Amino acid sequence: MHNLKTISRLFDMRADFVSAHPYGSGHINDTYCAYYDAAGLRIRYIHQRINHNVFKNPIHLMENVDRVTKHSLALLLEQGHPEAYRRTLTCLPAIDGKPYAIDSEGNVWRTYPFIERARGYDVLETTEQAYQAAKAFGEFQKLAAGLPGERLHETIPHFHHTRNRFLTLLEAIKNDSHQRVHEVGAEIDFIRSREADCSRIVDLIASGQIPERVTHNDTKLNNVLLDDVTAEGVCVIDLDTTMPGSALYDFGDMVRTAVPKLAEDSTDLSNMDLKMDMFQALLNGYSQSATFLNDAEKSHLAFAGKLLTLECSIRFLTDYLQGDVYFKIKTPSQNIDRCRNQIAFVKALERRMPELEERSNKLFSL
Ligand code: ADP
Ligand code: GN1
Ligand code: MG
Repeated sequence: MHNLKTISRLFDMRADFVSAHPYGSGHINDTYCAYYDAAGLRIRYIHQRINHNVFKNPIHLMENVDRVTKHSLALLLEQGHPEAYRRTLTCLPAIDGKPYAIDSEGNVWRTYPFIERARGYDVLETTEQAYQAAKAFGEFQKLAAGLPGERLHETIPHFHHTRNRFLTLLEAIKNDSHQRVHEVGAEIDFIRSREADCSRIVDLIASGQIPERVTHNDTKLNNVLLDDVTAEGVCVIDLDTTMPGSALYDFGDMVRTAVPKLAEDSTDLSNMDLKMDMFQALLNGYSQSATFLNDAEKSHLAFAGKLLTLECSIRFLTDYLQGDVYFKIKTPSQNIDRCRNQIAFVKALERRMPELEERSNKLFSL
């Protein structure tokens, strides 16, 4: 735990620090919820240390976040939205006016007002939540498409280049730096047998059939906060990977996280299956806002769900073989457990791919 009182002094808080505690279930950054006293009123902020092992250039990352959030707020204010400051993240300035602050150890921190009366779900409870989440991510893509100025920085180059992810796994297998390859033969065999899938979207992007768009790239369902009362998608968060990408990666990651019967950290995989009604709700919600998709994108939505899940299985396995250097873990086997969970979900998606594609094609009139 960092000294949050010291960190709070780096920002223009205009309120007195009371207390802070670790918050949320993200795998990457160090997130804290902090209470402040503002002239007798108790208010909350989020302080986050950016993981600079994962994001090699946190300043570039914050330039992106600052641009996207300012653009979003300007549009909301222009529309006269009554809840403009709850509908987008906003960076609270540091004492030097920058949207981030650097502590004495070189860590880069940012502060966001806490979005109240809304939350992100690791496991969705209703199809209405899936509908609203997908609609909100589609709206976010639309908003990002109108971002003026230069191309955003690539905060993690080739983030969803699944073929590269596959090659990195082969490298990790070859190096076997933690002598773990012998434990994971079945997982390696499974992933190798799906090698051709890894190139499918990247090849369509390279040939121009699928366009580059500004996308979120981490549309895990807990990265959109849903209103506690109405379930409406209130605010898309975790903007660290908002950068050029493909709409398919965003839809695919929604499928990966909203459609499985079991959560990503579940290890009892005998019951792994998919929730078809959740898939349908994602399609319904996404099609409401993502009105810009071309036919090549529309016809790969179901496949994207499988691809993003396969990609995650590759990434978890690679991290396990490299000694758990990327994703946060709570138990020594967590990365390989997550890999097995993702493989089980890939299998479930494959079993029902014809129906998934039929539903998607029907909705998009293909
Ligand atoms: P990570 O990259 O580690 O996933 P996130 O930016 O997603 O970090 O933040 C972790 C969690 O903190 C989120 O899942 C969410 O629950 C919570 N969170 C982040 N920002 C806010 C905010 N402005 N208001 C309320 N909760 C937030
Ligand atoms: C990470 O940051 P978080 O927990 O929302 C990861 C995603 C993975 C996800 C797997 C920057 O997401 O790419 O899909 O874990 N984020 C980054 O749960 O690598
Ligand atoms: Mg997150």
